[in-house]
Amino acid sequence: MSHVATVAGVPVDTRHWIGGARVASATTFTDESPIDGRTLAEVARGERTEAEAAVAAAQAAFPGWAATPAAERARLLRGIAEGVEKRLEELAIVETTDNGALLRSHRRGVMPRVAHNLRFFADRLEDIGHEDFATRGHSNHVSWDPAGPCVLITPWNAPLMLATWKVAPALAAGNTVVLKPSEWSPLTASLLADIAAVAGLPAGVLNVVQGYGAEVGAALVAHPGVRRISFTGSVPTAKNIARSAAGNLIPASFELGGKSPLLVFADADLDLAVDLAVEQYDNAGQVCLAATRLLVETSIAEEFTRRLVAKAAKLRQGDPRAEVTDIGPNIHTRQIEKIDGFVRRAVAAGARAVVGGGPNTDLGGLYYRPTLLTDVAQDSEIVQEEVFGPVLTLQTFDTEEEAVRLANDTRFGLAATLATGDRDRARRVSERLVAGTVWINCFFVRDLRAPFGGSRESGVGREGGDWSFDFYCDLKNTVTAPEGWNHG
Ligand code: TXE
Repeated sequence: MSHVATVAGVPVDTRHWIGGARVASATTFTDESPIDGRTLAEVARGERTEAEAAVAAAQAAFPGWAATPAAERARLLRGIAEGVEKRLEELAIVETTDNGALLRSHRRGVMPRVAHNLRFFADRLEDIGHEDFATRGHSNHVSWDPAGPCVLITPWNAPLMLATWKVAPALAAGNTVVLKPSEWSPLTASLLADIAAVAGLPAGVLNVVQGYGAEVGAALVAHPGVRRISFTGSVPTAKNIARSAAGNLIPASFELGGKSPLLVFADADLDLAVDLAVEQYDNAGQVCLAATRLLVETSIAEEFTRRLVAKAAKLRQGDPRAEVTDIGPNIHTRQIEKIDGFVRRAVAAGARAVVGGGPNTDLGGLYYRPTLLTDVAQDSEIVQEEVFGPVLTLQTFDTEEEAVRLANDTRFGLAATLATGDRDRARRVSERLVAGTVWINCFFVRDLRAPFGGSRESGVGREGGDWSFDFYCDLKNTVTAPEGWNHG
């Protein structure tokens, strides 16, 4: 059997990448394209053996990589960034084919950002590790020491982007890595391994294993040789992983889902507010940060809804490779069933679909129509649970107090967006929102220097800037007395 699949004209090795070599498994799993359900590849299906081999490779490579001067680690990361830029077009088309997100976003937004992730942490690396101060004549030196092998587990909605948010700081800090991409979008991680090898990253520093979460994923997170786990995905999986991390008493960071609000006040620029709402359909709603709960001041709700419905109805749904497409497919028929289940139950409970409300049957089984539901109750499933599809709910409020109460009334706390023309209100409201990120009259602006993560069930820990290094390092304080030297 060939281990290389040709995806949109690009050869992709479907085996694991362990210790600087391609490794096959006894069995494979089938990777399909959400564009048309076509089989793309038979991918190595790792299990415990492969997890153990990958952690062993990461352990073996760790002392050498940890001792590699920071400048050299930074040089290699920049080399990987250059490799990503060189192969940008191939990465973009492979990722679009594999996860169905828009090709134009991959080309212009996502893949350049992947390269930026790598460069950012290479640059940042040069600033960590120098904190010195004196205590009664003794000197304190704080160092950020690499922790050891890190297991990084990533989802399918933005595969390479989320993988490199983790891989870049982990490697920059001197750790070695085992990356396990989602079984629904395994391909670009394999290309990243090729790019890293071409850039000269030593064997075993970055390992990529493929397979199901419950098999190879569970074996990786339970492995006693692992020193850090970073995970982006769903809450139930996070709770499983947290139990494994607790068993080995190691730190784990979790970036999970959300049910973020968009608060639209009557004093907002209405066109801007409607645009912000329409943006929430991006990536077919498969964005953890998406502000899927529209909370609109009653006095403008009718006009806001009218304009939003008009704009949502104009969104062009179709093949994500076409330049004109605004909304592509969802990742899998199972996801479509899940989304539709949420919508049907909401409608049965009294919600009204003012736009959308079902799969786009003209396009086959994988596309869900952008949907807006009104007449939803705050304690209903559709308002409380993450749908992860192009489904927004709209509720109204009469006072700022009520807006804040509704906004905060879920078990999540990832992000919140405000549309208001009143600066004082923006400050007052944002101070009271439970969210890792608040955007005011904007959305999705993300500087890597900022902490990123969620409160409550949206996550544990923060990534970005020095927060990433705090997570991926063991901090050490070395205290030196002024006396006691034999010389000098
Ligand atoms: O996530 P999972 P799924 C939410 C979203 C979506 C739902 C399910 O609501 O509908 O989660 O998505 C690996 N040990 N988000 O099923 O299962 C798995 O192989 C170790 C929000 O894809 O959490 C994959 O690599 N690993 C989210 C990764 O975990 C395990 C993005 C994510 O899979 C494992 C994705 C185990 N026991 C989904 N079980 C966001 N925050 O953006 C699974 N995995």
